[in-house]
Amino acid sequence: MLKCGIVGLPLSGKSTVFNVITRAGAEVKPYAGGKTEPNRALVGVPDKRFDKLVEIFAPRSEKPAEVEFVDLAGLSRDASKGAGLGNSFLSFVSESDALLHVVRAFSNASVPHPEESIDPLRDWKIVETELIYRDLGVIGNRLARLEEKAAKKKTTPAENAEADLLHALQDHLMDERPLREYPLTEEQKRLLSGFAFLTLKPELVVLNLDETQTGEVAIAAPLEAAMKEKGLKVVHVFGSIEMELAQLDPAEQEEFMKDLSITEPGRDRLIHEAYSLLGLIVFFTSGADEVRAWTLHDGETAVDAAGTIHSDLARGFIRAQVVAYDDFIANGASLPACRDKGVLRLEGKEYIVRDGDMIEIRFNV
Ligand SMILES: Nc1nc2c(ncn2[C@@H]2O[C@H](COP(=O)(O)OP(=O)(O)OP(=O)(O)O)[C@@H](O)[C@H]2O)c(=O)[nH]1
Ligand SMILES: [Mg+2]
Repeated sequence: MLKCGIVGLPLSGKSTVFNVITRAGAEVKPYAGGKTEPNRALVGVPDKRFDKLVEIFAPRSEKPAEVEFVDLAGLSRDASKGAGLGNSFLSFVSESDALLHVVRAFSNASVPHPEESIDPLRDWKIVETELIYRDLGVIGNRLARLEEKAAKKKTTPAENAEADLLHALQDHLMDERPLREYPLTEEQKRLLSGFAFLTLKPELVVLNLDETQTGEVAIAAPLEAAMKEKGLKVVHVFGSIEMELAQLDPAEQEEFMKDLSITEPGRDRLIHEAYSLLGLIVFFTSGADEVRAWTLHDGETAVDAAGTIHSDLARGFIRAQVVAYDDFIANGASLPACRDKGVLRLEGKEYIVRDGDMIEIRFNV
């Protein structure tokens, strides 16, 4: 299950953004502290193609692709040294596949700012620095263990290579640079995956604006420029207002969005951005029993798709019957018509699945 962790300073609007995405109604309050258990919710990925397939097949059950969002308590300055919830908080973050980093741009006089002024770039850096320190701590522990072994002349060549790499990463982090800016080979990435480094996780910056404040876009300009340089995407949300929006029924939502000139609800936007951030694609299985959307990483194959559905399907894989959703619709939602046109194909194990493929696995176990 894909997991997105929401991080940010205290009172930046993390729970508000969580509610925008999940409609879960988590507690939102103008003072920090208190609750330490994270809020969690599973969210179906909004997808018009999925909705259309459900309409066509009228299946007995339907299951959209899902993402879990986890809303954590605020990350304080010095968390990596144990301040606030400290390291227990940071271990929640390490479970996440991706980070949504909420940065406050709204100025709300009744909500104190932990740093006492609105400065999005400064805030982003405070949190980034904590993530960097956490990764340094993890590296320090591992190096200490490897050095103990080395002193007893018990390290393997692979461990010596690991120590060299960790020393290089340590230098890089000491320059206050995140690991995502270090050029790693695929093999090194595999080697490091067990460490769950926080600064290696894909990150989406969520700038939380208040639509009544006109000066905010200027306040956020330095953050926008810095993120552009780093290649991190910034998504704008009107936290408070979009949280209200998420609670309205669809007709009222349309009206409301028009008034605010929002084209896609914050919820859909954030989920889609998280998806593309992670390089994820969707494929469908469909029939009278069930219509279901499944998630794969871009570049994965037909046999990976089979394994996502069930390990038996991967083991006994023979062929995948594939048609692109767009071709299916263009041919009157008829599989025989798709076959006649040659757009319904049989593919082998190595076939690279494309976003929107409708797949049926032929297998034998
Ligand atoms: N005006 C305005 N207020 C906001 C906005 N987003 C959040 N707030 C207010 O800011 C306060 C904190 O919001 P939360 O979503 O609870 O913030 P948080 O980051 O989850 O806070 P902690 O979990 O305590 O760290 C609440 O009183 C919200 O109503 C916004 O876009 N505009
Ligand atoms: Mg909160």
